[in-house]
Amino acid sequence: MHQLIWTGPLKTGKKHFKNMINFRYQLILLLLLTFNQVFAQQKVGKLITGSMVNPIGIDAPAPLLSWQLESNEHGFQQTAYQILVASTEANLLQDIADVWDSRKVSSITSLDVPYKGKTLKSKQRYFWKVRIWDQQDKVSSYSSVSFWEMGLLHETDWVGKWISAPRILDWAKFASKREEENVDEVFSAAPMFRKAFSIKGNVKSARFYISGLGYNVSYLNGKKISDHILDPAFTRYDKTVLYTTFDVSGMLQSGENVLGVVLGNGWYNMFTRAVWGFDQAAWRNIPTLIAQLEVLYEDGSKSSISSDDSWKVSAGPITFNSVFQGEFYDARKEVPGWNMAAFKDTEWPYALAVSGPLGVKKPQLIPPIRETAELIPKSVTEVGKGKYVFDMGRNIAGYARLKIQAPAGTEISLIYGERLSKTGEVDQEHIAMYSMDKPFHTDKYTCKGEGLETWNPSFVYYGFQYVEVHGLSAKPKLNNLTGIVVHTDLETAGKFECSNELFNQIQSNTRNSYLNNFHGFPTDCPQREKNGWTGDAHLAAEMGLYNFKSQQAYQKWLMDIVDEQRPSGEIPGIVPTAGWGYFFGNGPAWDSAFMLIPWYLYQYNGDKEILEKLYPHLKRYVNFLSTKADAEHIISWGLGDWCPAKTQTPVELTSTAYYFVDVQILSKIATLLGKTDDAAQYAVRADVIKKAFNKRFYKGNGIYGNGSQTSMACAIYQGLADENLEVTVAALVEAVKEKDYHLDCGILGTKYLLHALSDHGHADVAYRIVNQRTFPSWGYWISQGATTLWERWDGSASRNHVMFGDVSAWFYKALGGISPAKDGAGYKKILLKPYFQSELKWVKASHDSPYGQIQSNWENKNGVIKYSIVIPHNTTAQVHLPNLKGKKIYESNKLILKGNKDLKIVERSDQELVLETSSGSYSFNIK
Ligand code: RAM
Repeated sequence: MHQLIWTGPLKTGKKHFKNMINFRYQLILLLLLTFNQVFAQQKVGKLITGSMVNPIGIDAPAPLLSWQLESNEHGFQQTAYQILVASTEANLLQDIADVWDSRKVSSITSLDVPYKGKTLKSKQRYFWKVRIWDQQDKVSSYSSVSFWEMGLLHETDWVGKWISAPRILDWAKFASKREEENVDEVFSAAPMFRKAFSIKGNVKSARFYISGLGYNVSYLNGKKISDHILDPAFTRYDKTVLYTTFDVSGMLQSGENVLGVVLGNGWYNMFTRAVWGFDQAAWRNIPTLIAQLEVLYEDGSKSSISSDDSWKVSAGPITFNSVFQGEFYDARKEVPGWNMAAFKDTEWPYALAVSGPLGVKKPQLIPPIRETAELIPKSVTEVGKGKYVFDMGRNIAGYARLKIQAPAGTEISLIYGERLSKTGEVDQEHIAMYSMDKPFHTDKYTCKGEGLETWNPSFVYYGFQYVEVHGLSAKPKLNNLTGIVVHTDLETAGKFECSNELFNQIQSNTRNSYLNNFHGFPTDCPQREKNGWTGDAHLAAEMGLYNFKSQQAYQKWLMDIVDEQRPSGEIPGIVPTAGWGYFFGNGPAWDSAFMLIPWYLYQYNGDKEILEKLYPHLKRYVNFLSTKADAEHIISWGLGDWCPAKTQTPVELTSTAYYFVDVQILSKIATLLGKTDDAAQYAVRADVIKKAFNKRFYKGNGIYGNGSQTSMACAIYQGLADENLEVTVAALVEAVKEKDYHLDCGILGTKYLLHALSDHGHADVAYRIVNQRTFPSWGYWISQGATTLWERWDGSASRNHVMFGDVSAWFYKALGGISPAKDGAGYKKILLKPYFQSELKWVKASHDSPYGQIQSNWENKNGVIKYSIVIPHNTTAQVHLPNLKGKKIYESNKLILKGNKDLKIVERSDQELVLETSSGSYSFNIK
């Protein structure tokens, strides 16, 4: 703190005057400094470890450290940083970096700086903080303290054993009979495991590590340990098994304690027979768990309670559970107090130690699946004697919660679906057709008859809007059944809104379908299949990254693909898989998920680590793909432009284009990773494919392939039409006009079309396509009552698919104008290029980039455009504004003539004014 110093004696006269001046000077200096501190608050804000805040149970040997800068001034940029890491918070607060001191590093990087200190130890918590230097070499104060905690890094850290319920147990008396099949009931009931232990002394901290397969719900002293649902996420259990770490420090009590775990079948023990053969999975086995509770006492001593054959096990009220079929619960079979200390478990058999799944244990870092909303139904209708249909108001993924009072033994069935038949009943025809075992998506609850009973299933989720209820004696009230929304709890990362209500509805439907299709991995639909279709995933990935913090979730799923990759390099159409999808459904258009999603993670999140991790696998894939090409470098393999509105596009056109894209991405990644030979070799190959593509598919006059919208849009969007760009764009516009400004594409073409148009001067045409309300269009679905996106333009199949969802990315990119610049991965350099559509009165778009929030908002009042932007610190932006004749452009009410240090003019043409801005907020007026 600056101090005022009176340098002279208290005298009058000349000297005194001099002292006075000196004093005054200091006063002004002080005021200036205070002003600076009050108004120019420059500091390090949010700290992020591997894209998480204060994570526990991680396994990265060198966690990636990032931080955001905060200031209310323009152009605050970092020129150097210093990171301190300590083993205790006390050490760190005294700047004692006993684990790592990076020292001052001259660098503008504030994203993903790899830790380079001492070797990190299992279970250890590490505290870190950072300070930075700005352009004037002024150092900031240290950030607040953040931490990360390591999980169980070595197999030897696991003291616990895998345990299961012994098969000899007479489950049959607990399990209800399956109607059509005489399948062994052992497989379908949910075992409850119990372990009593005592705590002596004062607990300082406690961690619970568990992998309970298929799914687990864990309790400590009768309380649920977490709000995770359907935990852990699905992986190929013979390759990878995820475990979760919980801080349970506050849940222990002195004296007797009890751990309780209930296991569901999930995908680990999928006995339901369906097309994809998960019942035949190599990993399939009865539910199993491994767990350990590690306690640290105030006096420094430790104890651990781990799973072994001293645990007790019993059947309970969940008599049946299958992710495809449903869950049956007999409340009369509840065992009161089973997971609390007073309960006597002497009658319960011991658990059995088993070999467990083959997969390597890894921490679950993807956000958990959670209940995220509870919907009150819109209506309940009697559709037949004793049959009532609840309408949840929108199509969701999740389940229903029943609140009911009925005599003991009353059986209530809940039948889930997203469509109604003509007579108003739940229609499952289009979603149940691939499952051989019945019932499909049905819960059964048997009442215990003790007052109000509240129940929801634990080990299933459904895609539904309607629930048909059987077994009630009278018409229920609306609040007897609520709709619980359940999905991977991805944090929001972006918001788009505009004055066109239809667009806002499309945006909302798209976000809904995206979330409805994330349950530990991206799926095609939450009802019929619940499969990790690769094509659907990559088509929705960019919109996913604009709207949500999906980075961890994709990292996890990309490693799932690695687990599925065959030695040849080949990958299946669905991931995870029990073996289905290598002979149907794959091909370059779907497999490109493996190339595109890591590439998107690099572009949108600056994630270079994923590229490094995957590189050998990606190379193997691309080399495999080359074997699928004919002598002319054409690939005819794959599904093509799936679910088209009307016109089919030749498969070889879209497949060969993806072949080009994949090879080109590999070359770019090789360049980034310094693999110059690979980079050159694949660049040459990409060029060869490009020539071959044009030779085969270019028909002259801008027409590619069969002249379908997808054909031209593909050539433009995938960067294959450079030589005929202008005519091809014109031909595409013509093809759209021919359909009266409707799209005529399947899932591939729909993604290319809007960008191909708006990136080449025809955003107005793209706008008209999106603004349609007649078939085929998003607006058509909405006019039919859609609250999600559908699988087909005519609505004939699933009503909860996300593969047509890239339109939301178009909202952000074209109308909001936000995207990472080509040379600005992770938004280090931001491109702001909004299309000020004249019918729109306003647009508000924002995105939480790794550096902080980007905002891009505009309004059009009688032809005067007001454009306001916020650029996060430590980034720059390139802003494109229309430079129309007779219009003048102002920033903060000052006419932009020459530019200044925060606002450089980099290009001025008749159409455009391109500015380069530093960080901060700007407000432009185009009059
Ligand atoms: C359907 C899926 C998915 C699609 C595949 C090819 O069964 O639902 O959307 O990618 O087919």
